[in-house]
Amino acid sequence: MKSLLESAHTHLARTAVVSEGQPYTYQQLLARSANIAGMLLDGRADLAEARVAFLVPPGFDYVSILWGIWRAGGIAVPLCVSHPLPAIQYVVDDTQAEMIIYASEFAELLAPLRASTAARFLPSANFVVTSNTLPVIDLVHRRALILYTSGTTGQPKGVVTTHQQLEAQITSLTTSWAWHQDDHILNVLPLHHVHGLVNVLLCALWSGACCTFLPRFDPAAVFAIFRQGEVNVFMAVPTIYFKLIAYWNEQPPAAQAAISQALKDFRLMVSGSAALPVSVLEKWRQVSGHTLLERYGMTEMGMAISNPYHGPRRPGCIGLPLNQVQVRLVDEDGQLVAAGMPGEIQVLGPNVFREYWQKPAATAAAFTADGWFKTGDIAVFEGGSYRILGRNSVDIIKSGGYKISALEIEEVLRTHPQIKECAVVGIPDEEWGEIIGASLVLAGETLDLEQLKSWLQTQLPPYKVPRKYLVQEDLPRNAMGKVTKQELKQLLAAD
Ligand code: MCA
Ligand code: AMP
Repeated sequence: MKSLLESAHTHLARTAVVSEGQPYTYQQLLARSANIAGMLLDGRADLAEARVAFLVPPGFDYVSILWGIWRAGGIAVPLCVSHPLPAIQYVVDDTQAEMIIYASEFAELLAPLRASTAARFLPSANFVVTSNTLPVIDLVHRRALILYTSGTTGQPKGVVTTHQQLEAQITSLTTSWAWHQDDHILNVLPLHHVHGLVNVLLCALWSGACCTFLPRFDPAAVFAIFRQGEVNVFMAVPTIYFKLIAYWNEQPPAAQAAISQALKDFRLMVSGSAALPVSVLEKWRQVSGHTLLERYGMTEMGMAISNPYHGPRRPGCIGLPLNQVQVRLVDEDGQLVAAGMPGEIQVLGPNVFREYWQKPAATAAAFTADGWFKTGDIAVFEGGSYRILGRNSVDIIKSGGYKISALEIEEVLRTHPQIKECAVVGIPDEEWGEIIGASLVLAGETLDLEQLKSWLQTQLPPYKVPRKYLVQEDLPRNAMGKVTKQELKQLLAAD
């Protein structure tokens, strides 16, 4: 945080953020975040790691609140703007949030929470000018952020990073990818995940660069901004590149040429959060003239492995460890694999998270005895580059760049009165990476699928709602009675 502030002080007059077409300078960001910090402190000397959850759309307010929480000594807990109440309540309860800051459009959604939580509710529009001496924060130890991620256990876990770990995640990228104060990035990603928050927003602010927000991804709006010729850096998940290509394909030749011309002048275009299909990389090369820089990361560690900024980028590969990050591949016995053999990616470095929030057993289980973080991703090292082969769990699904736990969805499905049993899997899909499929065994005679989907939307974020359904007499099982998810994947894919 200190360095983010120091950097901001050296760029006072430059534009930090553009939201809703309105530019805001670093000076404005410093002033507003100090104000918010003062209000959050409300006479206290230091929030001392109090959790402050905030439900605010991407934009200047979001950034000011994030910085305000940090400057007051709190832990920032960004809430997802597309989550239904149960998902929001889970995060608020799990973090024992002391305050919830919300934009006015979420007042109604949050209303039922007021009865069940002791948290203070602060409308973001009502921040008043206050003055307070802001605390001096110990950046090495102070927790800064909790982001929720799905795992192989049912409910999402809060990933805690300190200011120092965030700084390592940021500087590893700003140095490896040559970030510069003249850069201008368009942010179309959600801000409750590392990709949109750290790689895009915080790297830009650290560099004195400019981040323009587009609150919702929309291909026409993205290309319209690109054609203005100011944005020169872009980062997105493969699904977004797929959708941009599809939109470009539908345009008349003159519009295609104008878009492609604008894209040629970009400094950097990155893809990550899920495997980039080689077909998408190649089509984007035709559209933009750029070979996408594919990199690999995880909420628990920020980015770890990346294709080079300078030098050839290998399609289908993720490259080499980033600055400050060490990587090794190990087998099931924890031994280093022989050259060319597959193994689990394990990571060591200042970028790796501190803990799962109040889950010491899960935290301990995520690390080896010698302190390496176990990612659960399987890769090989070949031809001078790492290549991801898959994950060590069939219960983790990646769809649209979101990490989704099959078990979490199954738990929700099982609470539905008309469902006796269920199993959820990811089905390979070029656009989404995977789409979620569910096999259902009914408790009664029939089930209205549309009603089920509507009900699921009240329980789960939109991206966790299954898209494909199969009603079965019984789930496929092996001799031990365990559901054979690989078989189910094939059944759903063929269906
Ligand atoms: C939406 N739809 C889907 C899915 N999501 N269909 C199948 N699978 C899905 N997952 C359908 C909707 O039902 C709708 O259909 C249509 O697609 C458009 O929905 P909408 O919500 O408008 O989608 P979108 O706005 O176009 O969203 C697509 C998106 C979004 C922009 C790609 O998924 C997204 O922002 N993904 C980024 C996630 C991210 O940032 N992950 C990073 C995690 P209909 O029209 O029929 O109703 S951090 C991380 O992973 C690590 C650290 C890393 O390495 O980065
Ligand atoms: P998350 O938990 O949302 O942070 O997602 C992290 C996971 O996304 C990793 O463990 C990988 O499985 C996956 N991932 C991220 N980048 C890539 C990539 N370039 N290729 C394949 N998988 C990726």
